[in-house]
Amino acid sequence: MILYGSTMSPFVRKVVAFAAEKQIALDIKPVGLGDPDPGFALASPFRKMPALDDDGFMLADSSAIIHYLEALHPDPVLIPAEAKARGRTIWFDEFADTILFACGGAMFFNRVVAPRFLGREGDLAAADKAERETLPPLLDYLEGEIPDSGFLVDDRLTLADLAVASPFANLAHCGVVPDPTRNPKVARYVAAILARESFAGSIARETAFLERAA
Ligand SMILES: N[C@@H](CCC(=O)N[C@@H](CS)C(=O)NCC(=O)O)C(=O)O
Repeated sequence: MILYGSTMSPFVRKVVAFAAEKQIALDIKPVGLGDPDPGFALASPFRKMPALDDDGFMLADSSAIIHYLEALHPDPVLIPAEAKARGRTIWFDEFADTILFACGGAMFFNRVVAPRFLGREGDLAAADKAERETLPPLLDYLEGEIPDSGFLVDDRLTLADLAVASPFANLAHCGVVPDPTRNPKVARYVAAILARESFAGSIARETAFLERAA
């Protein structure tokens, strides 16, 4: 099963972690933004990562790929069947892919991607504004949602946790971590989920890559 993309993308990192939690082996082809790789172009009609090629079956979009993997390998269940738990899980996946990603992306793109990989200055004012104004209400929202179990849904690991934690690795790559004084639950939660084996390998490789590109 080939997965096209770089785990520097929170969408790709989420799929890699999801597959790892299910012990599904992925052959990761590390394409970059706008990559001309013909296999990638076939699997992702709009050249967005991640994209999957499962023996000729092509699928783009992290959430579509995750639902496909869940149906193929239901054990362990990472998308609950019970109606409310499933609804909450999909909400957190969507929250992470849209609201959290947009906020984290403003920091990661302008502070890391533009200067280190595109050879141009990022919009640092936009990054600072996202950190100062957009991020705090999102962290406060999560602070009120994280149960004592340390898992967002059903008191066990689900897609909700993998989706929500993933963009925090990008924040960490630009030196932004939740403040344990203002958001103690979020700080503990993010550290615990990103320390799982399913994330740790990707994040260590990303950190080494970013250090080489510095
Ligand atoms: N909804 C998509 C979003 C994928 C996405 O936007 N990926 C970004 C990288 S973080 C990308 O490939 N951007 C390239 C482009 O927009 O041309 C998903 O969940 O996979």
